[in-house]
Amino acid sequence: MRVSLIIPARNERANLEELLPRAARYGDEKILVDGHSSDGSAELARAHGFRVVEDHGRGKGEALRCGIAAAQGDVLVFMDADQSHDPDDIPKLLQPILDGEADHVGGSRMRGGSDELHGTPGELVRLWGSTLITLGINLRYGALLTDSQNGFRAIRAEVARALDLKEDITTIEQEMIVKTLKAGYRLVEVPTHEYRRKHGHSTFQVRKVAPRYVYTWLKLLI
Ligand SMILES: Nc1nc2c(ncn2[C@@H]2O[C@H](COP(=O)(O)OP(=O)(O)OP(=O)(O)O)[C@@H](O)[C@H]2O)c(=O)[nH]1
Ligand SMILES: [Mg+2]
Repeated sequence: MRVSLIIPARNERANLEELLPRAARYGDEKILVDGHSSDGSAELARAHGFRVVEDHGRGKGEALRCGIAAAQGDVLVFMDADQSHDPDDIPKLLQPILDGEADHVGGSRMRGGSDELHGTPGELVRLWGSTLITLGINLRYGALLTDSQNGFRAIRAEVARALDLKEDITTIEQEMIVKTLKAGYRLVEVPTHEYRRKHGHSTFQVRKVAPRYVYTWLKLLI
C-alpha cells in the first residue's frame, strides 16, 4: 500500500524545518498543502521532496480536501505542521489499516494525553466542547470514541473520497469521523500524544468558530 503523507501548513516554516526531515520517511508520497504562506514554507517543503499544493484560502478543512484530491496513494495520513504530532506515531496509525482491520484510524489525545488541552481556561473550554461533541457522536452512532477533533489520522484514500467532505475549517475532523460511522466504515482509535505547538502561535479562535462547530455537529447527527 502506498502512503500519502499530507501536511496542511500556513506560515509554519520554523516548525517545518524540524518536522519535515523526521516525517518524510513515513510517506511514499509527501504533500504539503500550503495556505499561501509568506514565510517560505512552500519553498522549504519542496527542498525536502514534498509536492506543494496551494489551497484556496478558505481554511484547514478546505486544505485537507485539496490534499485528498491531489494524493495518489492508497492510504492518506494527515498531520499538523506545528509539531503537535509525533511522526514516529504514524506506524501506529497505519497498522490497523495494513492489518485489514480498519478503514480509518484516528489518533486519540484522550488516550495518548495532551499538553494543549488542560493548562488554560481557553483549553478547558476546548476540552469540554470537544468532549460534548464526542459524547453526542457516541450516543447517536453507538460508538465509544474518545476524540473527535484530532488532526492526526490515517484513512484509506477510497474512503476519504467517498465521504464527500464539505467543511472548510477544522470542523472537517468531526465531519470525517461522523461520515465514516454513518457510511458503516470501520473506524478505530489509537492513543497518540499531543505536544504543544513548538513555534509560532495558534490561529484557532474558539469564539469565532464555535457556531460552526455546533451547526455542523447538529447537522451531522440528524
Ligand atoms: N493549508 C492550510 N493550512 C492551515 C490553514 N489553517 C491552519 N492550517 C494548518 O493546520 C494545522 C492546524 O492548524 P489549526 O487547527 O488552526 O491549529 P493551530 O493554529 O495549531 O492551533 P491549535 O488548534 O491550538 O493547535 C497547522 O499545521 C496549520 O498551519 C489554512 O487555511 N490552510
Ligand atoms: Mg496545533
